Amino acid sequence: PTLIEDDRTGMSPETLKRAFLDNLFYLQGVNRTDASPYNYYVALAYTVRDRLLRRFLKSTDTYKQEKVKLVCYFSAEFLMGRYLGNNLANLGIYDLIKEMIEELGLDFEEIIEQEPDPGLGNGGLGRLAACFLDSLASLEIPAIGYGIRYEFGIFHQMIQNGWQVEIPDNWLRFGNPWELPRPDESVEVKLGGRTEIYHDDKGQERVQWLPERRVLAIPHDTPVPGYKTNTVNALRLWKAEASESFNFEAFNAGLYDQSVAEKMDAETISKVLYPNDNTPAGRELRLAQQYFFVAASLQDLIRIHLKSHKNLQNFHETAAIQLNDTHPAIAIAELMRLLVDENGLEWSKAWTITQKTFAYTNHTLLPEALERWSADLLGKLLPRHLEIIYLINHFFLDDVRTWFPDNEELLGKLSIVEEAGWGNKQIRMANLACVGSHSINGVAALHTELLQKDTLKEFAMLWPEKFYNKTNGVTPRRWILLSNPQLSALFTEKIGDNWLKDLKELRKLEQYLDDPEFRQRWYEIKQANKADLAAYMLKTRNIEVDVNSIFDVQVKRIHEYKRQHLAVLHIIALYNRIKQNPQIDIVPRTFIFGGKAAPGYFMAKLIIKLTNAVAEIVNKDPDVRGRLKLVFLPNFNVSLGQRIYPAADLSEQISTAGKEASGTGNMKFAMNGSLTIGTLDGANIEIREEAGAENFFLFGLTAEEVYAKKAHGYEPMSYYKNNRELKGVIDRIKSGYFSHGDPELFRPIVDSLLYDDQYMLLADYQSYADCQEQVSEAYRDRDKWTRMSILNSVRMAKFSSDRTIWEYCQEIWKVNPVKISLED
Ligand code: 26W
Repeated sequence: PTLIEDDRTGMSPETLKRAFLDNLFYLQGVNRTDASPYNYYVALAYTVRDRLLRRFLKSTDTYKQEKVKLVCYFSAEFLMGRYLGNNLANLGIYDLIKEMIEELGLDFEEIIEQEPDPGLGNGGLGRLAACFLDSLASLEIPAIGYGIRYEFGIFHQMIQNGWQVEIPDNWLRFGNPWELPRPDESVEVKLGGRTEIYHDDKGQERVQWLPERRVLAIPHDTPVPGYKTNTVNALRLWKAEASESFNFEAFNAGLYDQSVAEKMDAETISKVLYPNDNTPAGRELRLAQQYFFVAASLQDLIRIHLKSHKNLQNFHETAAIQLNDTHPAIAIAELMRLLVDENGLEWSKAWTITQKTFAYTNHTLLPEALERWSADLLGKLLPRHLEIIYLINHFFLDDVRTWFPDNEELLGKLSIVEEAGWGNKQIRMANLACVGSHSINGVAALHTELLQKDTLKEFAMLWPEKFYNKTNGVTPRRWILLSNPQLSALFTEKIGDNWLKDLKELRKLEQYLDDPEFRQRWYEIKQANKADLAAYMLKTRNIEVDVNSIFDVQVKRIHEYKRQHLAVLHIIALYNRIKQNPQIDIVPRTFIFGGKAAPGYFMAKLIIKLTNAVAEIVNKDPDVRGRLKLVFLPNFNVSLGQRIYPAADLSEQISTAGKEASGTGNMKFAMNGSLTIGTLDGANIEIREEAGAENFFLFGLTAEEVYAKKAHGYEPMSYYKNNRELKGVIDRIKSGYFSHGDPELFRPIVDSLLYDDQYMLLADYQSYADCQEQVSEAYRDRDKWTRMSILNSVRMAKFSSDRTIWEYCQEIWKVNPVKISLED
């Protein structure tokens, strides 16, 4: 008898085709004759989702049955990127489906691109969370990602007249085939009001919270499959809605408009992602978002726990909660409230459980990025939590006093509560996170070291054993396999496909370094990826570029500390050299920039304008003869990253040393065979160690030199006065050459460089320009460059997020893989 495959689970080509066409008709309600690419996308998405569901439910079931410890990644951001291609790849049916689609005469690429890129994050921190979910599932670790189902993700960036313009990202407009709403698992979240002391039935004095309003949190689950495993974990995102029973009194009293207004208020909570990166918003709504998803997630976890345990005494054995920065740190106060107020545990017992449950990751050294909430604002929204925070602080500082008597200065530094004067108190969320967690980690070796020496030094002194380094990583599935299919095919042809599970395997490719045929293929793949990106730039920006030029790329959020404007200064220097001597022999370059600026960050927006203004002049100057091209690609996001990283020759990682916690784009570039020009900052240091110093273009001050220079009184003006080329560059901007004669337009940039230069661009300028000369010389020697490119790529195993996640599992979460069997 022939095996009859189920249309929803079968993996044979015929079954997949039938399921796809069936979904097109019955779910999209269209015939093949008038189906749009979007209809095809949705039909294919459901075909794939069906194939995830059995594994998904089986995973969830197994976790329940075996009472496993769950890794709970709490994050206000998940920058997942498109699901379709990723899910096909992880299910191992990418090529099969691609063929099936092409046999039907359809354009696979076009279908993939119908999916809106779910941009529920700002940048590095949100994308890290997404890479971690992929690795957790791929390593078969029971895990769940908890966050917010923003109705509007990170804004869509357009460039108009050189300026950034923000367009709302209405990504759910046409629905979302990947998510499963679970209204039956909704929970209520309380907000506002006041607290009250009462006596329980044993006469014990207790506190209760009398909230002013309640909102419903509705979970929406997206399956997250591991690469070629049966494990499918959940990303559980909460949507805010008005409670079913919303303001009945108002409604009955005829105040219909008022009750509708309240409904809209509730829904505002999950309406939009705050587009700030590294600057806190300080707004009540932002705090409401943070509390909303944390409170819902903890209720969810407690419900799960109580299904198989009689009480909460061992809650920390059910959940290892990782706090992705301080955005979810209010969870520490919320768990205390749940344990003490709502479940009657003793304070000290509850505190032990809480500390054993939480671990905190810090992602930034910039002091202005550390979250602080005014006590007034926090107390207004979360009156009971403010009391609990004061209590936590009280007991904590009492301990510190016994360990270090008479040290007021130390107490002031460690205190969760900052006295900002005039009775104005601030709650320091990083301090709360440190006190309430058993683990504190940085995201690259240098970052962790600086946290211990500087930002969190008092905590490192108290609890050295709480500190860990967990150098970031990225998933090779999305960032090599999906982004760079040609390179992936070459890897697999030579060493089999195990590199996707164990990136150390790539080292085996070093044996081909001296093989001219291999190097030729390597070069051709890079050139093909460059040609693809060139076609994209021509189509979207109408700029023609030379694929034989160096593709010199900087893509990341726009921020002064990342120093996009340092690269622009260098471009102007090259331009000036050409203007002085149009016959000069220079290696052609295509400079590619991309990244969003926070809408309220004036300088970042002006840097985008400067970049485009320089592009406008340089790209069309006949003296340049096409040897320099500058392209700002609008709306950099995960999908655009997938196009860009494989096409880059040179990766710009040029932050002021000591400012970039880790960087993760640096890893994506290197894996795809780009060479790095970079400072000794964040993970660059470790990338250089792995690739070999001779395969890395290093420049600039070290973090220590930066501090020393600051301490001795840094004077940027002296660099301007003493460096003719640098002076020529700045004078060119000052003169209005790039601003139609207006010397005012870029004055804020010029002045900040000459009179302040917090990020020391002028101090690093010459070192950067010299280093770029070495880059050009290296590129002239194709063979040498290709060897360096190969070595960078095959030595990046350390930066697989599988390695990072494995370390978290062993050292911080204490969890092990759990096999999911599909037998019944
Ligand atoms: C509250 C405002 C706010 C928003 C976002 C403050 C801070 C952030 C993030 C910490 C910014 C961020 O994404 N940081 C980046 O995290 C990456 C992942 O660890 C690192 O690779 C980057 O170096 C770091 O800038």
